[in-house]
Amino acid sequence: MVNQPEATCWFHPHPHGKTGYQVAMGLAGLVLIEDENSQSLKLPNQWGIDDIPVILQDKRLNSAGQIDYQLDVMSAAVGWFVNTMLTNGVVLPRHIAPNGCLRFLNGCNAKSLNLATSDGCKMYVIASDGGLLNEPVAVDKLPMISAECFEVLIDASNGKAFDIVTLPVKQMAITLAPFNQPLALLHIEPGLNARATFLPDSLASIASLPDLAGIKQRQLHLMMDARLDMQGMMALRKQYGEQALAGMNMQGHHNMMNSNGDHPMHNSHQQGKVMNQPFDFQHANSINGRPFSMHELAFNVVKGQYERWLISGRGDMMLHPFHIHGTQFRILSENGQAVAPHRQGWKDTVRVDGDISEVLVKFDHLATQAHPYMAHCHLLEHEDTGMMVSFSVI
Ligand SMILES: [Cu+2]
Repeated sequence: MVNQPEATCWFHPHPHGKTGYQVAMGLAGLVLIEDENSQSLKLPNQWGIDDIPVILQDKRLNSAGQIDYQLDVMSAAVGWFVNTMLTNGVVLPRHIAPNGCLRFLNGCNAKSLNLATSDGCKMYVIASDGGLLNEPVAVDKLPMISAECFEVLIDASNGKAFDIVTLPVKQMAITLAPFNQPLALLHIEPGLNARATFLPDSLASIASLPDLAGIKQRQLHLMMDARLDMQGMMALRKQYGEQALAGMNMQGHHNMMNSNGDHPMHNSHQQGKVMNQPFDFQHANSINGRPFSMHELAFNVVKGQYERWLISGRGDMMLHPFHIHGTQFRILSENGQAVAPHRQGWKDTVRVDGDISEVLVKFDHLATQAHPYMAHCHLLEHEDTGMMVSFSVI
């Protein structure tokens, strides 16, 4: 039974250690949930005509035209990054639409996007991961970390064709071509039937945040294995040059790793020695120092009680799109900053990028020890290498 409000959701398999591979090979899709409220709003609802799925994924193809996926030192550190963007499985498709709702999914294994329109016309975000916002929010740019969904209305009533593009982002390895300049993802031709976008004044009524005093806090520190992190960045620089590091300084990175006490390497002799040892990939990255265990829960949560989760990415320079199963949460702060209005609704993924993000969670369904929920970095190569916890709801 589906028990949640209107939302654009996505699904993919979750076999530990193979999630990145299976998503890369194409096992992912959308689930659309409607409710009485969404049906009464007169939003565009003709599937494929003015209600359009836009699944954005990046792929690397080998010389035989097959998807070329590797979980190695480099991808385990910075994620599987590639040079071809597909929109609904096609390079730069063309869509003729009178106007409509675009249901964007960033289905990339690792890559973050920054969507914009080529002609600068505004986008109106109407829903985030977990459903409709209180009201449409106008944006010029729409950053999307991996696993995020946004529903967007675009005013194309002038009838002119335009592209949805992704602008350059500051993320390790994602600064390389073709992502070093605006890249067109979807060409839209409003055509002769262009009409003004209908924007409802209000969409949903999301309750204001409760009083946060006294709410239980839980800390989750997302941690890269120091050796993997450094070796992955060195491999990246060797293969692609300095520009792949997105302006980040490896020496500073190394010092930071040593100074915060999280990472064990303290001298170059030790570093040189361990650098050559093979990795146990499934247990390299961790949360609170513990790589994911199939057999041990990290904690229990009490059903129906609010918790404030402090999710830290301090100690490395990687972007971690953090995802929690079994709930939709509210972002209290993201990477130490207040969040934009279109990120204040129901979310299941939050940006963690070198600092602390706080979310307010509540779980309304039981999860047993045998069938626990998971919370993990949704950069799939971090998840597959251990940056995940399981927990029960009791
Ligand atoms: Cu991560």
